[in-house]
Amino acid sequence: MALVEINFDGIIGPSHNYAGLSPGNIASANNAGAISQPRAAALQGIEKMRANLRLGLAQGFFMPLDRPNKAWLAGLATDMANAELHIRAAAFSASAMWAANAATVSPAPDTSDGKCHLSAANLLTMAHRSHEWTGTLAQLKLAFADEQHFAVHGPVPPPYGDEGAANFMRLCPSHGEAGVEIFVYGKSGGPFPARQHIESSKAIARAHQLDPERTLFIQQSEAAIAAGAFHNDVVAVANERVLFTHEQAFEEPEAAYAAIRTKMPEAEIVIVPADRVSLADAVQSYLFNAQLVTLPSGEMALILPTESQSNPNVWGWLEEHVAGNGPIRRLVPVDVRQSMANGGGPACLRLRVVANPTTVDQRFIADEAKLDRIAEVIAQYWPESIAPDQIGNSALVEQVQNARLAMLEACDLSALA
Ligand code: SUG
Repeated sequence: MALVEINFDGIIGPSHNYAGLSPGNIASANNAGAISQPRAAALQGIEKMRANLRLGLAQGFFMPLDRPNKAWLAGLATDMANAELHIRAAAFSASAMWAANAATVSPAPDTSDGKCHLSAANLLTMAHRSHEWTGTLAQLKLAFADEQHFAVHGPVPPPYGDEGAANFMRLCPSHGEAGVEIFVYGKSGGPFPARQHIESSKAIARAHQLDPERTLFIQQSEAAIAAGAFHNDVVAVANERVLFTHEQAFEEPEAAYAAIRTKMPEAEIVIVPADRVSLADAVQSYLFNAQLVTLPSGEMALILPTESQSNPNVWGWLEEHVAGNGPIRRLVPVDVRQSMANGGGPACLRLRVVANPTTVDQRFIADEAKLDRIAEVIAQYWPESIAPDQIGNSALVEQVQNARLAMLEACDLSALA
């Protein structure tokens, strides 16, 4: 079977809550203190996976990580009962749901050893995300254990921050052919943290054995980060030969487009102008945090949050594009509001891996029956709601831990316990 793009979605964990942990992420800040609905959140995620399966796309999933992270708390010489509030919240976060931040993935056609390389992201800029990589790495090593086809790397060491595929794009004639890999880094100095450091991007390009002739390092625009685009995937997304981007995504857009066209003349760059959709509209609607996918028919679809449909500037631009000759032929709104309220849209929830699905551990590959089972576990075990002042509550901690164990068991993945 040929190489195909498989989207691995993070199952939204039972501790999903709104603790306002991510400065620079406007949704997270605006919803700090709100009551979350983990069960509804996780079921929204499952519905997105089902919808993608029905579109004929290959779908996988990752398990939630063990929360609270007791090893991390122990490293800080504390535990859930005694930790200060902000540490407790950081230990309890379900943030591993945003699988786009799990790793950077270079498919086999791009690497000199012909393997698909994955590097777990260190996520070190945000405390609550900085301890994800241990659980993530264990999971990647299991899912992609076939060493003939995959090479799984640990994270880049500190002090260089790495946010995984959220600051990475790949352009290629088709998924199974060699492509141009684009690393988008930020420079610090603005009002919000720039999470992706260029040294991490370069280290990953070396570890993945990429051809420097087909690798680009592009600076994310400072204005975009200041407007709340804490990851590049809030303002740009690529699929095959199409780059769909906001006019202000890159610090030097014209130079960026020229570099892309030099490396890949057939690239089609669709630019949304700021006078039609402002950076504020892009960040509010998450128009670009969409899954730009190639359907089995060969047409491209944009799987985007319902928030985009409710924004008249955004929806107006999209309808015009689809009515014209643009490469995006279909718009597929999905409801992931619970995740969106923490700044995670449809694209944040998935990690793209181009591979032959038979080389992946089948326990991580979705079909309708498996999603039914997963949804049943969620309905039975996931908390209905979490208020921020419940985060240290021992009954809730126990419920969250048991919920995950039930999910691992249902998916035959208790090895990850
Ligand atoms: O890292 N939100 C995540 C959202 C990640 C989105 N991912 C991509 N753009 N690929 C973040 O800021 C909020 C958690 C809280 O506030 O409780 C949070 O971590």
